Amino acid sequence: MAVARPIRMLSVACVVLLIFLVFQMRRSPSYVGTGASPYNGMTADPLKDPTGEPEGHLWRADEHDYAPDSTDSARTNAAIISLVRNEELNELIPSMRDLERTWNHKFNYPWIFFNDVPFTEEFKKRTQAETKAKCQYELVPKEHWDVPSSIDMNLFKESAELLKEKGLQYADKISYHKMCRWNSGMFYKHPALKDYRYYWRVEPKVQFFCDVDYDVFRFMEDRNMTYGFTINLFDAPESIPSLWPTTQEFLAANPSYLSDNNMMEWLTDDQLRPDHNRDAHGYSTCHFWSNFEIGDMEFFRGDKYSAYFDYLDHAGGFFYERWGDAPVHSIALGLFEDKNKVHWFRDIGYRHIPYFNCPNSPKCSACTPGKFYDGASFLAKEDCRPSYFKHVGTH
Ligand SMILES: Nc1nc2c(ncn2[C@@H]2O[C@H](COP(=O)(O)OP(=O)(O)OP(=O)(O)O)[C@@H](O)[C@H]2O)c(=O)[nH]1
Ligand SMILES: [Mg+2]
Repeated sequence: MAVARPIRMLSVACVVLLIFLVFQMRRSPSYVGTGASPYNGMTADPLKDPTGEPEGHLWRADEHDYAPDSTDSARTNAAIISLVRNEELNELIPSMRDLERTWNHKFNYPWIFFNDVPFTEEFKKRTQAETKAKCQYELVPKEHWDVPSSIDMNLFKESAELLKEKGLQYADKISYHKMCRWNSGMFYKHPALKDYRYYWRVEPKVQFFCDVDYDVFRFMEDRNMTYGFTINLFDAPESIPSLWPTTQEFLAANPSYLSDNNMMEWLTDDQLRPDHNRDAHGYSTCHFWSNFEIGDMEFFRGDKYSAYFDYLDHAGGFFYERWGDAPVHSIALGLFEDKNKVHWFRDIGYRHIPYFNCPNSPKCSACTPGKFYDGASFLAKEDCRPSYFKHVGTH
């Protein structure tokens, strides 16, 4: 029986479409967040595997003295820090409550709050009421917060307009630029942190989901770790077009700063999102999402990072572009530090809207193991963990 020509054409088109779809599914980049096909030799998101505590000796609250007022406690030289505005008090309280419930009520590390204006009495009263540990309230020195005199404010305004037209969030908000610069190169210089070594950064509106029953600061110290993260993410290339070229200039002038065991392949990956690498001029834009950080301030106070930050600061990109502390910290760690000194805290369940780090563990509740994002499905492609796991590892 003869088949009409339009039907034949339609059938051929359907077969071609089917072949195309099968091909696309087979070759699709396997983002962890989509739960798609295997990547880098792994068959699934590691967060879906049962997650326990890190191996080796851990300091526990029932074996050592972690009483809040003890003068001879087992606490090491560390504090929980938070840059926060008075207006964010109601959003900070649940973050504090989560971290106290899951971890700090056992260890009683001090909280140190920072602000560019004085904290209100209400802020002090309500935050101290959330913890048995000591709270401290600190003003950021003007010289750490103000726009440096080298910055041309007319040029800032013009650049901010252009970035805003490109849809870059917060581009024209000067306080956002100041905040990013402070978190990049100032926080560890604050006099209140002078005698501290390790910090855990906390922001308003974040959540913690898992009981952590060991002293994470002692963990960092015992294993000689520099930095710990939970989420690994892509950045908006429009915010950092000249960050990588500027970094390359710095590196060319200081070749000895490059660690023998660096993370260059992760920093320069062009497979997962080639367009990001292209638009950021050679940088993958992958970074440790720095609203969560557990780190050793000695790294930031050291010669390499200090010289790097000063170089970036003079280049002006904290204002003429919108360089964030996350890519700046991440690039520095990726270049100057040994990759084995960076730790993925896979066991710390964490959320900063819209992304999660949610392990599969009986110690966790109120998050879905392996779920990476909440909201529109396009967020899945912001996950940089496949590249990190491939080039650096899952440690
Ligand atoms: N004191 C003070 N804190 C600030 C200022 N700007 C930002 N922060 C704090 O810096 C941290 C990061 O700021 P956010 O506005 O959350 O920036 P973000 O995480 O990139 O943006 P979101 O995705 O909107 O949360 C938060 O802890 C804020 O409370 C400021 O001008 N003054
Ligand atoms: Mg935030």
